Amino acid sequence: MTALFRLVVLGLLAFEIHAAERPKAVILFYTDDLGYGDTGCYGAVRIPTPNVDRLAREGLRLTDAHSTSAVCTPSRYALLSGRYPWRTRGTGILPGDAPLIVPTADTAMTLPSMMKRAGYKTAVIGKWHLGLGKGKVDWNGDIRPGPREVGFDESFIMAATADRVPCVFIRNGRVVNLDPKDPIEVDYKHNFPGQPTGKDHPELLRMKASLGHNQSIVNGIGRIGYMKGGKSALWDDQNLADTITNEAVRFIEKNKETPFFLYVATNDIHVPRDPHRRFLGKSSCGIRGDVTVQMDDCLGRVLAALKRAGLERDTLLIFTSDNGPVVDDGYADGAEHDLNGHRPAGPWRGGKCSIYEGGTRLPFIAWWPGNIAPGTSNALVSHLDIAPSLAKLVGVPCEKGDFPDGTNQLPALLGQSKQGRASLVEHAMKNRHIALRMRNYKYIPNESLYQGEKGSPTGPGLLFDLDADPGETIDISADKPDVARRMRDHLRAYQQQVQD
Ligand code: NG6
Ligand code: CA
Repeated sequence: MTALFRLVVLGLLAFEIHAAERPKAVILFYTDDLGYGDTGCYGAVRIPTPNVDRLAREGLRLTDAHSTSAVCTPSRYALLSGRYPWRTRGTGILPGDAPLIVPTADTAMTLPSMMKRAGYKTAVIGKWHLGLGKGKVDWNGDIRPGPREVGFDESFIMAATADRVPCVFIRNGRVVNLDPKDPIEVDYKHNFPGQPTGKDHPELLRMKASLGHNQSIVNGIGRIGYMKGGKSALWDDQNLADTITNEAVRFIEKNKETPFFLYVATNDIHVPRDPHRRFLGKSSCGIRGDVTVQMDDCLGRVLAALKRAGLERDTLLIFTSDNGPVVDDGYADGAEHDLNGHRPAGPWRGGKCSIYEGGTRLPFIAWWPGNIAPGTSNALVSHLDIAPSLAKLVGVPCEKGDFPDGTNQLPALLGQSKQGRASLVEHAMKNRHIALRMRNYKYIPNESLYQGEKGSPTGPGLLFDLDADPGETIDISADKPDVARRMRDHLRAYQQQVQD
C-alpha cells in the first residue's frame, strides 16, 4: 500500500466512524426552577415522575452537574454563549421588554449556530428570557434580533417568564394569533390608562400574590409589567404546557428525516403555577408537585414522539434545569404549606438565588440508548460545557474565543470518564455573588452572601468540605487556611481575566 493510499483509506475509515457516532437528533430538555430533589430518580417520593425516572434508568444521571447561575437569564445566557454571565453587565433577570443580550451568530459562535454549522436544523420552543430586539420592541411587527439571529432556524417562544408580560407566544418573530386591530403595547414603568392592576383591583385576581406580581392582570393572575391589547393572542396559562409540548412534538414529526437540534425550554415549574386540570392533585405535595408532574408528562410525550419517528436510538437527549428550586416565588399558591416533607433541593443547602449548592446543583441526565451506558456519575460538569462538548460530538472545531468559559466534557457526558472539571465558578444573583468549587471543596467569599446569610467571622470567606458536609454547615476556613487562601486567589484570578 502506498503511503497516499493508506492515508485515503484511513481518512475514509475515520469519516465513517465519525459519521456513525453522530446522533441524528439532539434535544436539550431544559426545565425551569426544577430542583435537585424534585424528581423520583433524585430522591423525591411525593411527586411521580415516571418519564424522568425512565431517562435515569436508561441513561447517565449526574450528581454534580451545575447550571451556570442560580437564576434564569444568566443561566440561559451562558448555556447559549459558553460565557460566564458574571463577567458581563446586563445579564441579570430581564424584564419582558429587554433587548436581546445573547451574542448573535454573526459576532460569535453560539450553541445553535454551532449545531447549524454541523448540519442540524435548529429550533427553540418554550421559554426564552434573553431579550428581544434592540431597544423598544414593536410587538405588532417583525420582532428582531431574536432567536433566529442567535442561530435558531425556527422559534416558538414566550418572551420572558409566565409571570411577566407580554403573555403571548412569538413564532419566528411574530406574535401568534395577533389581531392587527387590537395591537399590543408593553411598558415596565407605567400602566396604560384604564387598565386594572392587581394592586388596585385584588378582587379581580383568582391567584393572589405573596410578593410583587401586582401589575397587569391577565387571566385573573397579576403579572410583572403592564400590557394592553392583543386579546386574541393571550395565552391560556392552563394550556401553556400543552402548547409547548404540541409544538415540540410537531417539530419532531416534521423533521424526522433531517438531523435536528431542538431546545425545549418548559415553562414548568416556574410561577405562576396553574397546571391543566388533569394534573391537579397528581402529586402529594400540592401545586408545585402537580406542575412537576405536568413537566414530566411533556417529557413523556416528547419521548413518545421520538419513538414514533424511529429516532429513539438516534437521539441524544439532555434533561436538566436552569436554576435551583424555590417554593414561594411571589404567589400565594399554598406551595410552602403543602410541601409535606418534600425537599426540593434534596440534600443541598439553599435554592434559587442562593450561592449554596442548591442554587446551581441540578438534575442532569444524558440519554442516548445504545451509546450511553446506564449509570450515575459524580463528575463535576457545568451547563457551560454543553456547547463545547456537543461541538466535539458533531465535529465542529472550536477556536479560542468560542465558548470561552466552557470545556469539552464529552467523555464525562457519555459516561466514558468520571473525570469532570477541575474547578467551577458558581454564581447566584448579582455579578459579585460568586463562589469556587475545586474537587470536594467549596469556597464562598463573604461578599457573595446576602439575604442575611452570614460570612466567616475570622477570614475573607467560608470553606466547606462537601464530602464530609454536603449541607454546607461547617465552615472549615480556620482549619484549612492554605486551601481557603489558594481558592480565594484562584477565584480572584478568574475575576480579573478580561472578557474579550
Ligand atoms: C423575581 C420574581 C420571581 C421570578 C424571578 C425570575 C417577584 C417578587 N419575584 O423577581 O417570581 O419571576 O424574578 O425567575 O417578582 S427566573 O427563573 O426567571 O430567574
Ligand atoms: Ca428559572
